[in-house]
Amino acid sequence: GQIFRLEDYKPSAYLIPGIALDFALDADETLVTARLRVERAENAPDNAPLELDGDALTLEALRINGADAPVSSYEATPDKLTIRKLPEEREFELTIVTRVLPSSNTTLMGLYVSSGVFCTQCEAEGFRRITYFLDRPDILSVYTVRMEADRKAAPLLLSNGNPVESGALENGRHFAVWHDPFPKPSYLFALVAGDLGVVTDSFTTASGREVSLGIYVEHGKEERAAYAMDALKRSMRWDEERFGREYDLDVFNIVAVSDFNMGAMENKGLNVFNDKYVLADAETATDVDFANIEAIIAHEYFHNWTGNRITCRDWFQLCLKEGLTVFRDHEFSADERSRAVKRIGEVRALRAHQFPEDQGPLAHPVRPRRYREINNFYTATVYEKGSEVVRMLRTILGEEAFRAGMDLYFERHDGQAVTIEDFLKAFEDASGRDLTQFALWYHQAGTPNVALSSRYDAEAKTLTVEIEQSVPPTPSESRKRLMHIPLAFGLVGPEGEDLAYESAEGAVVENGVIHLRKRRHTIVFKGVNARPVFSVNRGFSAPVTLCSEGRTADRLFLARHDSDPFSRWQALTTLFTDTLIAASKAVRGGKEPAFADDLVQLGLDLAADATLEEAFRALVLTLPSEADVAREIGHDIDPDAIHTARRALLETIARAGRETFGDLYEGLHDNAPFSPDARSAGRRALRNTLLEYLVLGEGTPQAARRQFDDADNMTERAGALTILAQYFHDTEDGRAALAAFEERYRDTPLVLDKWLQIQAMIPSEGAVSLVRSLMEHPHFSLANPNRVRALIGTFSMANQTAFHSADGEGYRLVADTVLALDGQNPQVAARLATAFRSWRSLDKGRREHARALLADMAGRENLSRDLADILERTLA
Ligand code: B3K
Ligand code: ZN
Repeated sequence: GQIFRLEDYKPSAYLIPGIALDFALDADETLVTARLRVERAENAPDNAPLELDGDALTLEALRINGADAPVSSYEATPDKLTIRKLPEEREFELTIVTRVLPSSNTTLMGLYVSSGVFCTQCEAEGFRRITYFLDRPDILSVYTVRMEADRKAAPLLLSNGNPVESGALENGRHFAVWHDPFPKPSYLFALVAGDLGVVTDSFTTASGREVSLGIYVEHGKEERAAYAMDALKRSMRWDEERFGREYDLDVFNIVAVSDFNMGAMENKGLNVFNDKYVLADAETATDVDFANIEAIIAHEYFHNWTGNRITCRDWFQLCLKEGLTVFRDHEFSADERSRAVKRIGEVRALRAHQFPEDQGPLAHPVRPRRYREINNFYTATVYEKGSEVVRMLRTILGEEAFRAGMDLYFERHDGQAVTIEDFLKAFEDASGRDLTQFALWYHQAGTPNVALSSRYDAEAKTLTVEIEQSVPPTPSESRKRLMHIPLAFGLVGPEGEDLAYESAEGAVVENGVIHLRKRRHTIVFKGVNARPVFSVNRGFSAPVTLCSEGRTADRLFLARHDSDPFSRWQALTTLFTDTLIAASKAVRGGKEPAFADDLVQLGLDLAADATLEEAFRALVLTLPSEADVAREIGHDIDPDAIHTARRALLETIARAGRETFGDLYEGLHDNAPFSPDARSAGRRALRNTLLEYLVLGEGTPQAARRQFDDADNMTERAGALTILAQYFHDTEDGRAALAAFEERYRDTPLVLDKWLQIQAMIPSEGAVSLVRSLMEHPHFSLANPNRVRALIGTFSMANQTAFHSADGEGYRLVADTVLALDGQNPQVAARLATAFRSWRSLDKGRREHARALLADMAGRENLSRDLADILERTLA
């Protein structure tokens, strides 16, 4: 396949300042008439051919300036339209008629039908499945869209921008016209046509402009859209207050569809959402669902400025909009909820998803330099690490200069398609700083490691800290340059207070941040009056791995006393991880794992500490996952040993905390009506966490069964069911609860996904055959990405012992599914295949099974470009 390279970027020889699209909507066969105003670019040669992108298209007609184009003047294939004879004038009009097949479109890219509703997904390269076009993000056009459809089947006709006109036609058909005055790239085009219910509201912007808001969902589900609407209005206000960004059209619409490849899409004025990220109420959604909805509604809305008004020059710049917008949605959630808890969640997710990517065969820079299939680069690195890079920028510049840089970026580039260099230049110009070394965060793949040691000299009152950075090699980047790593820190005194120091020498230290720029720094803090514990990378100021001398006493101390809550959690997590690594080793050596009393006691004390937020206390009791421990071990991994070790620690804590946990659990019960707010969610999170320990401590399912039966919300019901399924799936209680849940939610697909998910995580011998049998359940379908992710995605990510089962059957299950899916939905198939990315770090037997299956898949004929790319890089 063709490889696209950043250095090959060339501006287009033609521009398309305006396009009028006309859709004669019909599920089986839709005719699309596109009228393009084409302009030859300033420096383009007169005779440059016009090459338009297509994908699976049939050309019905081609007219140039209104006249049929002679057959000899062009060449049309399903994926390309090349026009060689063009008018002499710089400007001309092209009319292209294509035929597309919405109801047989299983890729969910371009125009397709989801539960009877026409909808589109164009990012990254789906517009070329609708009409031939310069389908690249630096071609900005003003769109006018006319749709006609059967009035009964599709009373609702939506597109980008503002509504202009609508009316009745013959034969029970009708039409609507929409116009979007903001020039936009084709990936932001969208239309929706169907029969849907709606929730409406309105928002008055800071400058007093009135915006009509609409959230469209399946009939009967309107009430479940209330929370999304509330989140939308809060997002709109927040962007005004925090970034000075106002909304710019008369309407803003969101449509929820049930078949969607990812979370949601930021089409201008018409966001299309996976209904999982719109629909929520106490009966059907967990607190995690509510939080995700809030974050994703915000994320897509924030794209209106970071992505839509200012977009990417090319797809290598994807992080320009994604990393920045993730940073913005993280800040929004931090402001709306608990900042500390939010940050811990972000770091856990980064480590779970981005670190393995960065440390394996699929590693790539935040701004990649090459790709074969751009859809494979919507990754944790581009999104999550991309956000961390923006966060570091703010840490380095400070809040004020950061905001000045953002303001300058908006002012300078509004209406343009730009690059990471343009973005960084705005911050350099606004702050007067040189960001050359910092820019390596965008260009260089791999997770940097920071090694650290410190010693206190009581007589001289100095703390000497030695820091060294290194970046491990990644595919096609064997030699790395030194990075600019901002490390927030504190010198924690005996009472937990941050100690003052008179001076610091050996590196730039400002406002509680060490700026690491060389390989090695020896920093001497002078005038330190007591022996401090050095607390470093507070708030996870840099996305690095840290290797510091393992003083357990210091970690126990920081977990109790650090003024930064993130660092407290980190200290505890490091202790848990280290003890689980040691215990796994013991198990593998045929020994009993043992755990230190003071660590267990620390966990109990923090969990019971009423001065801490409940959500934080829930995180304290959430042990590192099996995958977390595996990642830290890094090679020759035996998931069974890790599972046994972790289970032993859970039981040790459960026994030690039996009474405390019982009292805490009862005390958290509250009779108030359900509210999804962060505080209430935190209480429920803690209750669910405690419940698992209670059940383990008692060795009976009673407490979980009681919570399952009494629950008046999904968080408690699903929490109890998860525990019953994990530990009692082969008992009457486990079976009865699973059956009751299935019965209750028979007609609520999004909730039945949870039922699939919970069963996919059961770490039993029979896990593989259970999942295979669930694939036969009437609710399951390979055609729906939510179903596939709930069952197979969860199995591959959250059931370590079964996915990595020693006989290779877990790998085979996932490989079979990937192959079965590839023919209909390559994007989802390729995503699922990334489950194999860490195969080289497993033990020898598992490695062999994985390699054989990967090689077998890679050798198949007719693989999609998406899947072939992932398999090839994973095996390289
Ligand atoms: N921009 C979309 C993602 C599109 C993915 C295309 N494969 C959603 C988002 O990040 O906001
Ligand atoms: Zn995004």
